Amino acid sequence: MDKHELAAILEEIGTLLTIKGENPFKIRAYHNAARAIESLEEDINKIIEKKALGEIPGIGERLSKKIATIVKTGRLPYYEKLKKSIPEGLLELLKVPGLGGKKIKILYEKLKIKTVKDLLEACQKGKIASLKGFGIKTQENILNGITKIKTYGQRFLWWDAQAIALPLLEKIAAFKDVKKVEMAGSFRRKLETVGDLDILAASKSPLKVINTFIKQPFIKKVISKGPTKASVLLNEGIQVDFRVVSEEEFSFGLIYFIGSKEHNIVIRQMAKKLGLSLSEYGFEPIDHKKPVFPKSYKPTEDEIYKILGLCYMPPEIRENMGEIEAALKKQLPKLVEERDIKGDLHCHTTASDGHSTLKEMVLAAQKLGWEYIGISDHSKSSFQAGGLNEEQLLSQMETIHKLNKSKKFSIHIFSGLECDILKNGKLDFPDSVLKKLDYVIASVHSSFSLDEKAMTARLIKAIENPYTKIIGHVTGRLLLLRDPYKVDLTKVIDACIQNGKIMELNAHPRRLDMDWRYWHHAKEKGLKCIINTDSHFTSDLLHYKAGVNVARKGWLEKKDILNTLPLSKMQSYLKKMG
Ligand code: DGT
Ligand code: CA
Ligand code: CA
Ligand code: ZN
Repeated sequence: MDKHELAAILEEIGTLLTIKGENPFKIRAYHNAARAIESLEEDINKIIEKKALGEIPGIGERLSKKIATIVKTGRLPYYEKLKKSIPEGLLELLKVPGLGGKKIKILYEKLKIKTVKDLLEACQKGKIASLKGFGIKTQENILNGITKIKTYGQRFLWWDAQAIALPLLEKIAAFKDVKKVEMAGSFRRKLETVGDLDILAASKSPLKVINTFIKQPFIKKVISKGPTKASVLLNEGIQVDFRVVSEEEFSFGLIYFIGSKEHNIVIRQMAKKLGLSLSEYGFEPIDHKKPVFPKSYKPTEDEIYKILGLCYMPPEIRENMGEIEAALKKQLPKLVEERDIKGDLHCHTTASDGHSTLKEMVLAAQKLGWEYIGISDHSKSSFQAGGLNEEQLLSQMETIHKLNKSKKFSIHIFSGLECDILKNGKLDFPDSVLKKLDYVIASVHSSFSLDEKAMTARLIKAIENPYTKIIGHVTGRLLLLRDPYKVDLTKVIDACIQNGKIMELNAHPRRLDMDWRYWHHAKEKGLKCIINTDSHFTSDLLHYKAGVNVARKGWLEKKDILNTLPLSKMQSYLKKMG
């Protein structure tokens, strides 16, 4: 046994004692001993032979005996007994990054949380956030931690992958022999979750680039390696498929590796009809006669698509969901862009479960260059999220009116509400209250397990309420964590269109709800979209970018999205809705 293994056992004993609520001095002794062992320079076996364990500062007589037993036999009955005395699920909780003995003890005692499953449910119900000393940020960290243990080796949220991918791309771009490098795969297509990161580089010396790449400290393990490609596991647990091609091949490589596979299959067939075989390396004549293009031919992606009779399609829509037909007819949409967004109508504040104050939120929105922000805290039935009662809501409205009048901020503040849709489809406040607000977002936050018919009827009833203007996160899904509840989306979409209501595209990277796959068809039927961040922190406002990503995947244009309207038009739109 080496010193690291030994230190880990001592550390764990300390944590287990914490969970059990043992004497803090005893606990500290184990943690200190672990640290002392880690910093030893002499071999631990030699120290034990010399019976010199007791000379190490922080290691007393009793601990010395235990350490000697572990090192000599590889076991410690005391440690094994201790582990047995704690429910197995609690030990599992230790694997959640950010959860230590102290927190686990509180969770067990206050919320009876014994397993990762219990923990997940408590997070989803907002119970962790309301525990003293925890709060919403801790709850969010715990949720992220749970997905990390659950999805290790599986899929990642696009947003999380971005934080890893972009610095990585910069590092590769700085390699000596790299001429160009770009992200490809589902990451480049801005899919809501990604299985791995596909990266394509151009170089005159691919092997040199591969050899530099696999030696980087950000790599945990090399899975496979060849002269032009390598697959590796990053320290963060995500896989990278890295390819290096020549500059002449680069655009062909991009088209292939950006994909999707379904898109690629169709364009290959189109090439075939022209007598060409299209691959990641270039065009080849199928009949093996003379090459169609000279060897030095270096077309752009755009030119390759032109040869096929198509035009450039943004990566986000390359899913073989109508883009090829539209490109043939030169009827591609002009997709919405980040800079088109003029404000946000779904923001929480410290009045309910947000972590930034109203003024902080407004200031942050102003800094983004927006023209307006809408405050939409929770309503009273969402008690776990600190929902507002009538009095609190009216007082917030008053504050907002005063702030607008004072001209303290250059942006306008709308006074709204994220109102619970009760189990029977009614809203959480009477009309007399709702009518005073600039707008109401109606959302489901409870009774997720209704059957499809009941849930659909519940949502439609809320849509028909004259004071509902927006439907919030329509399926309630939490990507990689919670499936959408059962609902007939087609009926809900139709009800929104008939009643002139707006469908939210919730931009939280874990929601991205309504799913992009529904938008193209729905907008053609006349559904209006609003990209809302559902912010609980000022920094969450940046999630609007994730919303724009999937809006683009859903073929949405500026004109389909309400919060691309400048302030005066937004005001009149909301007024006109009644
Ligand atoms: P992911 O990783 O599951 O989120 O999704 P992708 O689309 O990134 O899939 P991945 O990593 O397996 O492959 C990267 C790209 O390579 C994909 O976007 C298109 C291309 N590709 C992969 N497999 C095939 C295939 O069988 N045929 C063709 N034509 N292209 C493929
Ligand atoms: Ca991929
Ligand atoms: Ca891949
Ligand atoms: Zn909500």
